Amino acid sequence: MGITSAEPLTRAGAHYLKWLSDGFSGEMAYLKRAPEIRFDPKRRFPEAKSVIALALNYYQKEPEQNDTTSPPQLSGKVARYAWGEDYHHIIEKKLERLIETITDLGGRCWKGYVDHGPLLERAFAERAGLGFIGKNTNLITPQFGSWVFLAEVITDLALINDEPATNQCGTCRKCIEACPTDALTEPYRLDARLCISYLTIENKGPIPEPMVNKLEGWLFGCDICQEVCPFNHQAIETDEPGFSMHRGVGPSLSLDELERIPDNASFKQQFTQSPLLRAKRSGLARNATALRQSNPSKIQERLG
Ligand code: B12
Ligand code: SF4
Ligand code: SF4
Repeated sequence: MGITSAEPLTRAGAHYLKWLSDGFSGEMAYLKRAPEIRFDPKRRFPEAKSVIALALNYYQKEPEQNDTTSPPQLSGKVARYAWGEDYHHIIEKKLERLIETITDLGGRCWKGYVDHGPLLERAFAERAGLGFIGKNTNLITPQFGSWVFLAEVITDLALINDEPATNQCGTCRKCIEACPTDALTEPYRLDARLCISYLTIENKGPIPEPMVNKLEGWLFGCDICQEVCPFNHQAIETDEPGFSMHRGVGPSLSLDELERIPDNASFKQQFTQSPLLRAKRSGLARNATALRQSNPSKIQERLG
């Protein structure tokens, strides 16, 4: 947890407006609606004084691959944040408890935010000292690397602010070099239209032809720029049971099984607790088709 004031973020705000005007947000229209409130929460809540920024570790190791008896199946990779139950539900419950406690202490809180709220979560977290924003644009904490979800509570309590975190990337460029689609067009700037995470989750249209061979086996989301980051190599396992891969889809999904789901109602029933619900059945089917079309040598590698 870290605390910062509810005053506007000037530098991150300017960067955000430029990012939008450069078209980097693609079809995510919601990001363009009243953009100023994302870096200036007092426009919405004039009495706000402090932003309580929170991070929750979701890291868990890849399972051991010791099952050699089952026949090889073509599967797609799932980003780590989506292996278990949907984090929105889990964190919203925790936020409610925190808000109750603050209210009992005499503070007023507005709704807690996790992901969906109109707030530049990473930039507020950085100013609240939770961690620094890396060249891959992720918020990197000292304890858990970037394998954390972010959330915030905005309150009218004038709390003591933490010191902002300072950047520690130095000369490293591993994330920029590893990104298969060159979505990190320069340090700290991501063109979402090129990002596998956007293409496989948020994007409503087809996956553009030149991107199909660059998916690197990802069916939902992408973790490459986090996996290569040196700050992520000593990550600690999460102690939140809901994030466990045993409570959700885990690290990969069989394309055959996915394509066998007969209709939207069955899909919804199967994925109701999972972040994969967001891509809908049609989005995951599109991704599965793209993976089948992608570079055959890569498919062979994964089957091997
Ligand atoms: C839209 C969105 C996306 C888009 C765009 C991502 C992006 N980098 O902009 C897409 C769909 C691609 C995406 C992907 C992912 N996302 Co997302 N996403 C969001 C969302 C809803 C808004 C982010 C946003 O406003 N982006 C616009 C850019 C411009 O802003 P920003 O990156 O947040 O912050 C910038 C400014 O602060 C600025 N800045 C500040 N100071 C300075 C200084 C300088 C010099 C410069 C140049 C810039 C600068 O730099 C930041 C980086 O560009 C947030 C939730 C939220 N409400 O904030 C989650 C969120 C950022 N996503 C999250 C996650 C987990 C992911 C994925 C890891 C999921 C996955 N595995 O597939 C990937 C990571 C890809 C990546 N490298 O960023 C987490 C990030 C946690 C963390 N540790 O950082 C968030 C915070 C959700 C949450 N509540 O936990 N996401
Ligand atoms: S999530 Fe994947 S595609 Fe997006 S910037 Fe990171 S490495 Fe590139
Ligand atoms: S890989 Fe290197 S440059 Fe990229 S975020 Fe991590 S430390 Fe920074």
